[in-house]
This record gives sequence, C-alpha cells and structure tokens, in this order.
Amino acid sequence: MASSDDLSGRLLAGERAALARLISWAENSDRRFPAALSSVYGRVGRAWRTGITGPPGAGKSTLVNELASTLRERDRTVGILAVDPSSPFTGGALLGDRIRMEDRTLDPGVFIRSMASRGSHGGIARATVDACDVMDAFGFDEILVETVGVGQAEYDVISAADHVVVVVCPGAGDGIQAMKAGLLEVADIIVVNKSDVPGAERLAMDLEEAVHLRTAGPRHVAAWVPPVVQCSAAKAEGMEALLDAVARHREYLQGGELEATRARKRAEQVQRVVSERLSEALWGELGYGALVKSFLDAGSTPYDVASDVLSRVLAGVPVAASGDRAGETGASAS
Ligand SMILES: Nc1nc2c(ncn2[C@@H]2O[C@H](COP(=O)(O)OP(=O)(O)OP(=O)(O)O)[C@@H](O)[C@H]2O)c(=O)[nH]1
Ligand SMILES: [Mg+2]
Repeated sequence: MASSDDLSGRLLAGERAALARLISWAENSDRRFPAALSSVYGRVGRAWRTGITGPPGAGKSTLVNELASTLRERDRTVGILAVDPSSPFTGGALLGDRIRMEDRTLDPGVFIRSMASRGSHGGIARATVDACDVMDAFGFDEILVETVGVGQAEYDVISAADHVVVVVCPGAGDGIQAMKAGLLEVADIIVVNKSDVPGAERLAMDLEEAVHLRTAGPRHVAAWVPPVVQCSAAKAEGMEALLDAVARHREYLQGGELEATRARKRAEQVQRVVSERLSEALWGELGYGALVKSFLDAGSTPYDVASDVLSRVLAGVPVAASGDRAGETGASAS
C-alpha cells in the first residue's frame, strides 16, 4: 500500500501516475490524502485555475479541448479536470477529431482527468479543490475545470477557480434562461459558443445588454464587467479572443483582490473539510445515528430530535470559549 510520503515524493518528481493516484485519494476521501497534500503544499499557488460551466451541450468540452490546444501553442502546460462529465474527454463522444485527442494524451504537457460527483457525498467541491491543488503542485501552468449545469453544486465547484467562464449557445438551452438562473452573477467571462450557428450574434447582444444593466447602475459601477466573447469551439475560432479576456481578468485580479480572494477560497475549503468530517464523525464513530433512531422510535419529531442532537454537539465544542475569534477568516457560511 502506497504511503503518503511515497506518493508526494513521486508527484514532485513529476510522475503522472502519482498525480492520478493522489486525485483518486482526494475523490475517495482517502485518509492518506491530507498528509500527502501537506508535503506538497509549498508548491501550490503557481497555477491559474479557470472554471468552465454552462448548460448541457453548450460545447464546454469542445471549448476546453480547443483552449488546451491554444495554450499548448503558447507553451503553457495544462491540467484538465472534467467534473461528472456527460460527454467524457476520452472515448470519442467529445471529439470528432480523435487523432488530435490521442496526440494530446501523449503530450506530457497535458493531463486530463474526469471526476464523478456520485459517491463523494456532496464533497465534490472539496475534492475538486484538492485535485486542483495536486495538479498545481505537480506544476501545470493552467488548470481548466469543466462542470455541467447551473445549480448550487456546480457553482460551489466552479467558484473555487480564479476565473469563471460561463458558456452558452444559441438555441436549445437558451442562454438567457441560463443567465436568469443566476449564471450572470457568477461569470467573469461569458462565452457565446457555436457562433457558426444562427442566433449567436443576437444572443451575444442580449447578454451584453444584460451585463450592462447589471454592472452599470446609477449608483454603482462594477470594477469588473464580464466581457461577452463569441467562439466557435468546433471550428477552433475565437480562442485567442477568449484567452485575451482571461488575460485581462488575470491582470484585474493581480491589480488588487487576487491574494485576498484566494485566501477566502482556502478558508471555504477548510469549511468544506470540517463539515464533511464532522458529518462523517457524527453519523459514524460518534454514534449519533443510533441515538436519532431511538428518539424517533419514541415518537419525537425530526426537529425535536435534531435540536437534541445539536445541543449535545454544540455543548461539546466550546469554540467561543477557546479564544478563537469567529468570522476572522472572512469565509461565509452560505
Ligand atoms: N455548431 C457547433 N457545434 C458545436 C460547437 N462546439 C461544440 N459543438 C457541438 O455541440 C455538442 C456538445 O458539445 P460538448 O463539447 O460535448 O458540450 P458540453 O457543454 O461539454 O456538453 P456536456 O458536458 O454534456 O454538458 C457536440 O455535438 C459538439 O460537436 C460549435 O462551436 N459549433
Ligand atoms: Mg462536456
């Protein structure tokens, strides 16, 4: 059985199998992962992380693939993480052009990994950040994370990135609907993909207007206004424009909030780890499951039982008494 020391040593030596293994440890909440991460954590923080999300079928995987190509042409190394993909990066569904994909997987400057959210007990955002951390420590310049969807879980996954790119396309799964579902709020950059199909221009104009209404109110001008970039990932068009937009957002972050934002995101990761472990411990080794069952069997309501559980747990965790000052991390519990 591999020890965490072996594996982190091999990761730092550039062994891709060790990288893959460590990501599996993160995904499976392996107890060896924390020690492995701490031995490589000094190397974390050099990669740029870009989250790519949007409705199913918008062309995210195609776009990620093209972005990776363009980044490789610029001599940037790329780690790709597809979270719960419905169109996998391997197996052909993604790419009309399999030969290029095979080239890509032979390229030591690219690493591609899928991660399933099933079975990770809501810990998918935690596991994604862990996976990005080890890819970062491994030494990739750029990390691209694709996740499908528009819900809270995807938002949690994607919001850990430095840049959030929201991809929409004309037609089915209408972009404006996606924006109404809250994607406008989270996007640093909006991509209208499939610019080769009718309606793309119109959608881009509508989105520009929506962004303008949101960011240029009478009393408030946003510091960053998400640009709307038109691309055709399938035709490999618009990648330079997208990377320019990313570069501008990067400069914007470097001009101010980058360190504070990354620190806040690290604090959010701490919260995820604590919540996950706490819940595991409560219903596992601490035996609260049995207690709950006995109370419910005795006829108490779920709220009464929950209140009993909480008072026991909270009484045992005297945070306020320990001198810690709550709220210092700046992490929000939302
Ligand atoms: N016409 C056109 N089709 C595209 C373009 N980009 C992607 N597609 C097609 O759109 C379909 C979906 O592409 P994917 O890249 O798998 O989309 P996705 O957003 O990753 O999909 P999910 O991961 O399933 O949500 C595929 O048939 C692609 O070939 C484009 O720029 N133009
Ligand atoms: Mg996809």
